[in-house]
Amino acid sequence: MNDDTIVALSSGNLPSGVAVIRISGSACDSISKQMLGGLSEARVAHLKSVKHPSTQEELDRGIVIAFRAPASFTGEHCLELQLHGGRAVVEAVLNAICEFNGVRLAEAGEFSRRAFENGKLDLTEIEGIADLVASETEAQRKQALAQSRGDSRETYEGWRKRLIHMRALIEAELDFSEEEDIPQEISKEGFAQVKALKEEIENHLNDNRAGEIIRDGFKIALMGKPNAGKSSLLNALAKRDVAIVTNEAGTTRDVIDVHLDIDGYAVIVSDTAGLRISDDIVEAEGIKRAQLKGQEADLVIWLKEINDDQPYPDNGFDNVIHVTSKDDALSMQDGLSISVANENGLDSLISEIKKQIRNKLQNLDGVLISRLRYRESLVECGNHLSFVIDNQVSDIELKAETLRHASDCIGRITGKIDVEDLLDVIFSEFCVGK
Ligand SMILES: Nc1nc2c(ncn2[C@@H]2O[C@H](COP(=O)(O)OP(=O)(O)OP(=O)(O)O)[C@@H](O)[C@H]2O)c(=O)[nH]1
Ligand SMILES: [Mg+2]
Repeated sequence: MNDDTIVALSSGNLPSGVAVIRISGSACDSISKQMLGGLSEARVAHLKSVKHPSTQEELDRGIVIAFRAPASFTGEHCLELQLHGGRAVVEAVLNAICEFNGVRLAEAGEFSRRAFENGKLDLTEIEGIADLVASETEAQRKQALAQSRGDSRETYEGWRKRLIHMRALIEAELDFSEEEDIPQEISKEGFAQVKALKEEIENHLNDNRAGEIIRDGFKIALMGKPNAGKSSLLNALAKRDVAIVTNEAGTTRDVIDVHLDIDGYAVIVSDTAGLRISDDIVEAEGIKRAQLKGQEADLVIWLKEINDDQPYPDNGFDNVIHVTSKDDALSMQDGLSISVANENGLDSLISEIKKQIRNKLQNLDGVLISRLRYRESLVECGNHLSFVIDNQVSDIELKAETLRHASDCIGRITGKIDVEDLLDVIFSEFCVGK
């Protein structure tokens, strides 16, 4: 832990109506004395003249709020200055603050890191805040808000505590091995609890990856032969001219992603190269990438021109819907058909997409797994628990030790144990001022 006081602009791009500068650390007292004329009361908004510490020149006037450790976001003394959001205002105030001894500009995520290190928030709450700041759709906002206020922490910490208790029950057998009956009963209860928790964790994992999809976006790949009209459909869905459309087969090579908000869910639609055998190196690479996109997608929309008589191929993708394209004359096709030229059938296609999203993401209650990091730790935890309840293994000491590994897996999610190696990665995702 370092003693530096950190400062940053925590609000967005300048110029803006209001700019919020945040300061955290022990220098807050001298800053408030020398620049703000002192702040009598914590957590109360004061209208103040913000002055340069040595010249006492007025730099701006604004609302300032002081927080006293540990009752602040970081757990340290903090100041928040709400200034006029002019570039020169912010620069003058930041420069003045950095003149104090031991004060420097904050690194990305450093306020949150201090909040974590001072035990104000656990890692899931901090990652929830990062997601809330990054949220673009209603579903993302709701999920991130729940996580930032501790819903995931409660679930995971609850499990960790139960695991520690179960270990105590099972270890009872080791401690009292000479005595009869009672310890065996206790450890039997321990194993029953392990089995029950293992089922809970399995149910939690069996979630269609809904939490991750809400956070990262529902992925749709537009696929089909060259010239099927994929790029035209992408442009129609995006309502702007994103991808090049020509009547030449093999126009698209790179994957082109468009982010949409459908029904409050983040959706990423990817336009891909038309699939065919090609000797062209660039096109062949595009086709390889197209196939990868299809494999990763939550939904493949396979387009086939109305005058293409060949049957739909079986590409082995998990979830495919077939759509007839260029149906300009509104022929009565079975299933979905569209004409981008005449804007026919697009509403039905979007309704079908909404249905697919709902099937995957709705009707799931409780805490969802929002990150792969959590999922991996939970899977590992579950594997340890399988070992503990395996009747073929009789070594109780080994089982108790394995239970400790299981609770450590959960502890890595919340940051309760041994996460030094993770922190740099986690906090580097944050923006400066967070
Ligand atoms: N008549 C008609 N033409 C269309 C329609 N949609 C696309 N086209 C035309 O079909 C041609 C190919 O369209 P693209 O959108 O580039 O097809 P693509 O599937 O992206 O093709 P590649 O990128 O080469 O794989 C263009 O000339 C489009 O104008 C449609 O609904 N009706
Ligand atoms: Mg194309």
